[in-house]
Amino acid sequence: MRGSLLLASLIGLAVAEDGLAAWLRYARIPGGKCHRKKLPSAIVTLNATEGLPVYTAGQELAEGISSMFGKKLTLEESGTDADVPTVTVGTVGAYSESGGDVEDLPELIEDGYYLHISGGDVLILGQNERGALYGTFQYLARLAQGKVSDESFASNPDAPVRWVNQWDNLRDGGTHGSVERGYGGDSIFFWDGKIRDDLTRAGQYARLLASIGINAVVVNNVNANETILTEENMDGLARIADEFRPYGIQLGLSLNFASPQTLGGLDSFDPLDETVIEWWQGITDSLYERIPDMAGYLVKANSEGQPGPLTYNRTLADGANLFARTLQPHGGIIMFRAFVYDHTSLNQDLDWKADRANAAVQFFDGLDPQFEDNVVIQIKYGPIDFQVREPVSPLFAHMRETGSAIELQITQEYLGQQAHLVYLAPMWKELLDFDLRVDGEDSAVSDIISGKRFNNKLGGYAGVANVGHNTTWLGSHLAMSNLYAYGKLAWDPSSEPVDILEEWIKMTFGHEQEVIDVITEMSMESWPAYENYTGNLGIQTLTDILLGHYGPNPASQDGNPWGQWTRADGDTIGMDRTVLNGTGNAGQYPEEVFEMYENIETTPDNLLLWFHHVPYTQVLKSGKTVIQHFYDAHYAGSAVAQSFVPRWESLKTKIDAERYEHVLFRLVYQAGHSLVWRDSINNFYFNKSGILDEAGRVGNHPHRIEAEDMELDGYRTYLVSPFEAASGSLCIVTADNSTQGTASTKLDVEAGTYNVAVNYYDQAIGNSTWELYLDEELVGKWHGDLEYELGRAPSPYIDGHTAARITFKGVQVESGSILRIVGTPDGEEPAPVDYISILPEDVID
Ligand code: GCW
Repeated sequence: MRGSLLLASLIGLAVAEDGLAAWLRYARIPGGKCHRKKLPSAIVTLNATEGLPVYTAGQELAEGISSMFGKKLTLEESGTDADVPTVTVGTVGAYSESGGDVEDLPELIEDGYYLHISGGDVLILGQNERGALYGTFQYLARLAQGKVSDESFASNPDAPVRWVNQWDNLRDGGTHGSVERGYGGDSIFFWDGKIRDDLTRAGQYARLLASIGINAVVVNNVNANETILTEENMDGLARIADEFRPYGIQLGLSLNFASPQTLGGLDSFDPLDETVIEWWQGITDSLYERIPDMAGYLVKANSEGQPGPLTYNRTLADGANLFARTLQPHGGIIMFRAFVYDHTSLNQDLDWKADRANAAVQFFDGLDPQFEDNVVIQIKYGPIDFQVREPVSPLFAHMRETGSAIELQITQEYLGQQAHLVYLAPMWKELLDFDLRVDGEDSAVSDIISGKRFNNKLGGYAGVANVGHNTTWLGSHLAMSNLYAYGKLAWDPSSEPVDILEEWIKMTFGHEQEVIDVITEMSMESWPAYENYTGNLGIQTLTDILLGHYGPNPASQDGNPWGQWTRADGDTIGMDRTVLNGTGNAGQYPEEVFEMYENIETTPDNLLLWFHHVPYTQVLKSGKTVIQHFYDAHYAGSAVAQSFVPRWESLKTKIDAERYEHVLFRLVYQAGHSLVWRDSINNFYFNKSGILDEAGRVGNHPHRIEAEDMELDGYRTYLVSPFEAASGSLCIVTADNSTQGTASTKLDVEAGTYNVAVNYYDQAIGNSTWELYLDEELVGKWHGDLEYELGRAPSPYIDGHTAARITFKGVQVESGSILRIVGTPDGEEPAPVDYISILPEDVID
């Protein structure tokens, strides 16, 4: 009975490719049987206690090897016969106690491991239990990639802090739903203000994270709710920590600075007030009573409406130290965010020198020596906010006595929200490798945050992951390469993004070379492509910053106090951040970097508009003008996105249907939405600058039929806002919520086979139906239900978020055929249509 259950679960693992197992599928290794002799037959765990990582390592080895090779291993607690090939796993300490020779072991630091593979005899030793589990996962990952060769090496993490942040809210609803900027479904931790009863997913998440070297998860949103600290919720947090502990993952908590007042009933939250200090000490003590291995806190203070010490004229250091001191007796640390800025009073019209990018260095100015030893300043990679291209934050160069951590965003808030394929590791790698030249010396960001550059004990990485309850975790199978790569880079920032990717593909999709090649190439091209069709030359992701952060809306960036400005007018564009004429931001960088950015000649093209305000006719190093670069890049980027579809289709027989279809759906959508981006941005800047595209493409779409030009019955024209989100600024909508609309036209094309594309809007306020007919014959019918299919921010409007395209391929069209689209509104959604393209083979427009 047990055997058949086990078998069922193994088969289950092999066939249910819903993404839940991510890269830990332990799929059968092709030709795995031949390798069996090189595998251990027994597992010895040293000093294993159920619920702790070494015990988990034993279980994982048994499951992994059985699942990948069909070989069942025996699990023992002490040594085996010398002639039984054995994998031994434990801490260095336990190994030494069991009589093992540790004299010649390479040096291991906290969380490090040593892995020695000699045929079936394998030794996995961790500096601590967690390290032993990391080493185990590494051994299994090698096997999963088909590597069975002998090997002996030690691996130590580059930095001590390798955390994941979840922006999970305690409740669904509100502006951001269950997980703020989460595109993979509801929180795996919280529901209805409380910790979920069933925390199975929390354990599964911890397992994934342990396999990539992560050591802590902050479970709740930095926009924190004080009710996380009720007695009931603290008990619940202890249950989450219990799920994490077998994997060596520690729990971290975001705090709301005003909690002493809002939850504790005190009349103040002044960080220097004794009663406030006592209140926090009480909270910290009772958390540690429940969770003795808690990692610590994360605090967002005085930012975007969150309360903080500045309310009481105290410094940010006073605020951070308050928590630091309560944590010290327990060995916890506080990650204090540098994302501090005033979003209420910045005014670009009144003050040419106003600049949100300056905020972090200004707010932290002079505080560096004041922080307690267990404070880490958590700094977003760039000075603004997770844009497609930013220079690294200058604050990394200012924190010397205090450890710092880089905040990266795995969830693709400004990078396509998991509805667009964007492999982020190449971007992260560029940021980590960037040399800030502090005091004229080598100062790579990775060396600053690891503590090496300034001799800090603490520092490292915080990755905002925002996984959700979907089986895909992030909402897209391909996006999981970002989570994987985040862990791998945090462990070893010298790793190459392409190598990380290939490992991930092998474990996630299998070993076929074609699969590896196609996914590698697509992924490696994806960030440059996305940058090309969203925001070039350092202008930022030209998205709607007031709504959703998803679709195009460049005008939304300017004219408000959020400070993500482009300063575009009829002739010029870009932020002047020079010291000479501008906001002075370039001057926040160390000398050599300052000089590079201050001078337009030495500023790299890809950051030109970040640092300089120039005419659209400014000539780049490439020889093109800024405006022509915009046009060309948007065409080039979206052309790459078009190519993802056939490339993925070439893998149809090589990937399980479930994941193949899920990914295909997103890539087809991305191809369509990249055109929305391309045309919106190009139309917008053409309209602003009045400068023609040298290649004659912008505003010139010979294959399109504008819906507003068709014969309408029950449909009416509608002026779209922002105007550039519609071809010709107009679309059609049904006359009311209950009347069907028809738009028809006589086609003026030569008879032949065409791809027929319809650009429409799929709002999150109904599920309209569209039917497309050619001479009374139904070509296709679809529903406006993308809001259920894609996790990206929903929008109720007809705009750049909701604009989408559906394409019917190989349609036989006769000259003079009547094309008719019938839209049936639903709810508040009036079956909007923008245009129809009749495209000859190989033409996309
Ligand atoms: O990028 C912005 C996001 C907010 C987020 C904030 C932050 C959690 O739009 O959703 O709030 O940054 O990082 O604090």
